[in-house]
Amino acid sequence: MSEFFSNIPKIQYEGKDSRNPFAFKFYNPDEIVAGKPMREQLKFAMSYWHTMCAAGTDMFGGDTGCKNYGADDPMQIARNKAEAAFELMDKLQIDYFCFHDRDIAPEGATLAESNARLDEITDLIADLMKKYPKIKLLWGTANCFGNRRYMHGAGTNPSADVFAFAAAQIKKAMELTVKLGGNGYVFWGGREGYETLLNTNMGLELDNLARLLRMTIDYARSIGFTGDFYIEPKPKEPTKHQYDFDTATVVGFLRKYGLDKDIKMNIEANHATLAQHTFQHELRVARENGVFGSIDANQGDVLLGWDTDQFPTNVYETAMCMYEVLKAGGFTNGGLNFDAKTRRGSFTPEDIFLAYIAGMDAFALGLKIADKMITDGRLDAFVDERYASWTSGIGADIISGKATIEDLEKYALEKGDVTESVTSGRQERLESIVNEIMFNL
Ligand code: XUL
Ligand code: CO
Repeated sequence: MSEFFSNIPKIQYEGKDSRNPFAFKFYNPDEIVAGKPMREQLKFAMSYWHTMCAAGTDMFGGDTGCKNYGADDPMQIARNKAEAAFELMDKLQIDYFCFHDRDIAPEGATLAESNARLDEITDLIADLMKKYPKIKLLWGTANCFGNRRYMHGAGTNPSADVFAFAAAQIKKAMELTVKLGGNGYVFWGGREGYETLLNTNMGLELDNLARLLRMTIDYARSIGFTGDFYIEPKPKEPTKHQYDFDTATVVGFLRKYGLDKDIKMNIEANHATLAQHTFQHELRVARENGVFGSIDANQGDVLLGWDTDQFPTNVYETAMCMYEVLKAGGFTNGGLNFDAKTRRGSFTPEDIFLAYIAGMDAFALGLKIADKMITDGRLDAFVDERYASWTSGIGADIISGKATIEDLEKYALEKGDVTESVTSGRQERLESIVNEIMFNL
């Protein structure tokens, strides 16, 4: 077996004073933070599609890098890619990976040929998982958006034939996820949306999407899948309007179709900002609705309105993210998947390692800050105090259902005015507490 990244050493923790670019400055996998080793709190995953496949192509030009791993034949590229993926994860101390079916093996001329190719490559991946026993599958998924047949969607395609083909493709991806012991399965609505309502039967499309999800879940459970299902919300791109717009929209959809007990959220930072929300907002909505599951860790560019999928380096954002994760009780089956790619100009294999180190260190810092935000106690104490009127008196009577609207009228008439009960939100003070914590780690 050849080494694909022979000039890159195994990345180790060297501490904040290290100037070695190929070392972690903050991510110390076995250090205990908030009661668990960092590797268990953060559960980093490699995204196969960006890391092993994408080579820089954009709307204006082709590849700037090369992801052929020394081969020419597409299946040999796929085999080498799998070996390279495990070498990369091992060197970066990444314990999980995520893949679409078409990332790991090229699509064949027929569904049967595609499936046979997937069988071969997943046999190889299963062997590699034995060789590297720390590395596990965080989640699998099916690419039901790239092929021409999916130009009008998969589960929401006007053609029942395309719906059937997508179902068959997802069935296979689900079987492979089970074969590799996956902890989760993701549905990102690739082209499940519309370009114009003039040609769209929205009601039928949404009913069909729910039908596809229900079929997949029932089948997966019947073949022994015990992991979590996730929908990954995104508001637009590739379609003008994606049905899984944001977490709140998806929660409404799941409740309408009775799927809310079966599916959680995979929240992606750049999708949140595309929906004009903060990353933290999406995580909070998921947590409050009991559907927080997993995370696609990346960041967008505030000046660009599309999904740039940059490696996350903004420590304020990673801190707010990990604050929500810790408040949700940490990850169970989910984790932090780097759905991120190096910039087109960062085209060397070294850049990929440097980008992962940057992202992992940013999340290690975020975790430590988030833990301190909680243990420091001042933020929680402020929120408790702000809502204290609900713990006794009229507030407690409203919550218990004892107070009627007539009682509230009587109460208000007696008071005459309640402006004196209003207190400051203290936003600036709270933001400065976060800064104090960040710079006193
Ligand atoms: C696309 C995206 C996908 C999903 C998996 O924006 O995020 O890569 O994460 O299909
Ligand atoms: Co994603």
